[in-house]
Amino acid sequence: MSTAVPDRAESPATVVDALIIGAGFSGMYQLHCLRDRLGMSARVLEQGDGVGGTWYWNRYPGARCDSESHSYCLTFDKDLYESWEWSERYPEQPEILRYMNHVADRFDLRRDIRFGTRVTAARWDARADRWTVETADAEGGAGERFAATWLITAVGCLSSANVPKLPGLESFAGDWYHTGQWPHDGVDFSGKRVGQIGTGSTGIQAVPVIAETAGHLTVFQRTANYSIPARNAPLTPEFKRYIRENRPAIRELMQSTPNGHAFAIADRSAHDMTPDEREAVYAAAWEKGGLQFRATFRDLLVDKAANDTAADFLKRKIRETVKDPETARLLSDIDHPFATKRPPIDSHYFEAFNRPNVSLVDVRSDPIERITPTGLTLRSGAEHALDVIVFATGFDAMTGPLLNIGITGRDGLTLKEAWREGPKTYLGLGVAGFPNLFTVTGPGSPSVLCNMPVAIEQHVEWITDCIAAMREKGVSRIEPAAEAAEGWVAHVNAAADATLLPMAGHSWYLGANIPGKPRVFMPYAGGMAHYRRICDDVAAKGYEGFVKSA
Ligand code: N01
Repeated sequence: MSTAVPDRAESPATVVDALIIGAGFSGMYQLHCLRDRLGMSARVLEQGDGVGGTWYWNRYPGARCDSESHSYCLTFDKDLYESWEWSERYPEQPEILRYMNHVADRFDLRRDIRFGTRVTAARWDARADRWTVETADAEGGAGERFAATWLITAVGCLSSANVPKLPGLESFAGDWYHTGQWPHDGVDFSGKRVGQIGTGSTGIQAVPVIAETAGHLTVFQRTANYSIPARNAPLTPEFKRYIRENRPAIRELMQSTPNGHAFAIADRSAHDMTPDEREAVYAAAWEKGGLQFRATFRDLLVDKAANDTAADFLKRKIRETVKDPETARLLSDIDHPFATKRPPIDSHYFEAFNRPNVSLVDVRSDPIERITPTGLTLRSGAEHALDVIVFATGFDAMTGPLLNIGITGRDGLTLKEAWREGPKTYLGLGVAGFPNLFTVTGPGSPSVLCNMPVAIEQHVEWITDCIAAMREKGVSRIEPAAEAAEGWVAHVNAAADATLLPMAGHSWYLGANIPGKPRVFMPYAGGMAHYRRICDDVAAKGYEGFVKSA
């Protein structure tokens, strides 16, 4: 039960035990755990009009999941896990959104979710040992105020859209869209001159679908990218049966692999084989498709020479697929080792460049100078006339969604100030100076290097157990000790440095896609299974590294 009591400010605040920000996988499961397992009063505050998080906002053409459907789901509830049947190997956005709504219905979550509610500020009130939270309503006016003992951010890692600050955008006479804020009723590209900026996972999914209807699609590429065919297809009756009969084993596998997927990384080095044998392994993985390509050898992400063998294979495949030699050269001129940026998987991306209505423009050598009323101009003066611009330009990842909330912790310390030199968390789950705040998939957690639902289930369950333990012991405040957070940051850096990942110097993993953002490797690269053991150990030792007070 929540109560409305007078607060220090003018309007009364709705007081609950816990506030959760965001109604994606994390927020929904966190609500279920706190409300239905611990019997707490809890609210989810969600900016959108529906559940789904990433899958509510990302409705761009071709949007589908890069994790295989049978591993992209919540597994904590046997009936939920066993009752949902996916239709395709890689489900499309509408199907995933249906699944998210099914979760909300099944656990009757909507009654405790405030939709159309954007959190504008969260402040720690040391006198009352609780958070006060301000919101804005859908029209941007002052919304309901809340107070809660526990604040849990479930805002996702990739939810703060990055539209590059290109001069002249406001003068553009056509329409422009960011893929992460796509109109719900879709966009009609028929006969239009479309310019797409960005060739990351999103852009690579969008190109072949936009090309089907656009009059002409011009793809502006700054960094060429590897991509592996998804080989998406409807699930066969045999595969569906395999899933039905093996769910516990599949779950166990997902929880034991470093990346949370339902496939193991082969325990062999790329150097253990002759070039012909290795070629056969890569050719088979290419035919099979999907992120498993990364799992062909255990040393692809730690040994540059091993990585080169995969990179060479993939670049060769691009040159074999794309007919125009100059386009093929630009698409295969990749400047970073394979999988040091998140590797996309695609449905006929490279093939799309063989269509007469698709062309590629290299904006590395000739950057976009400005947007004009009729299109865009490059530094060389070359002009491109466009009716529609699609920004597939990514996100202010991991820290962006948290810093946008306006969080102020103990002694007036803002999160922006605490993270001026880069994010500092303990386990990716808590921040020194911010009592009773938990950050699901925060910076310093495996999150984006893992199949997300697997990471999310672990985080939410750990947070739930921690809150339950604190309530049982009568602890009213818990926060990471500063030295524990420093130690974790050093461990996160060491884990990244043990891999080739930092070699992609311009990746969003490092914050390098956002001008002025500190260059810090943000996700934890030590593997999900190892991370799980560390978190379990911290809990077993009475939440070691946290400062607790009654
Ligand atoms: O974003 P990105 P994304 N001028 O940052 C380019 C997840 N995801 O939305 O590389 C010109 O990867 C930029 O160029 P560069 C997945 O984790 C998951 O594609 O910075 N170009 C790059 O090409 C993924 O990694 C799924 O040189 C500019 C592109 O825009 C993450 O989301 C599906 C530019 C941005 O690529 C983000 O992927 C899709 C400029 N000013 C995504 N600014 C599923 O599994 C940026 N770019 C469902």
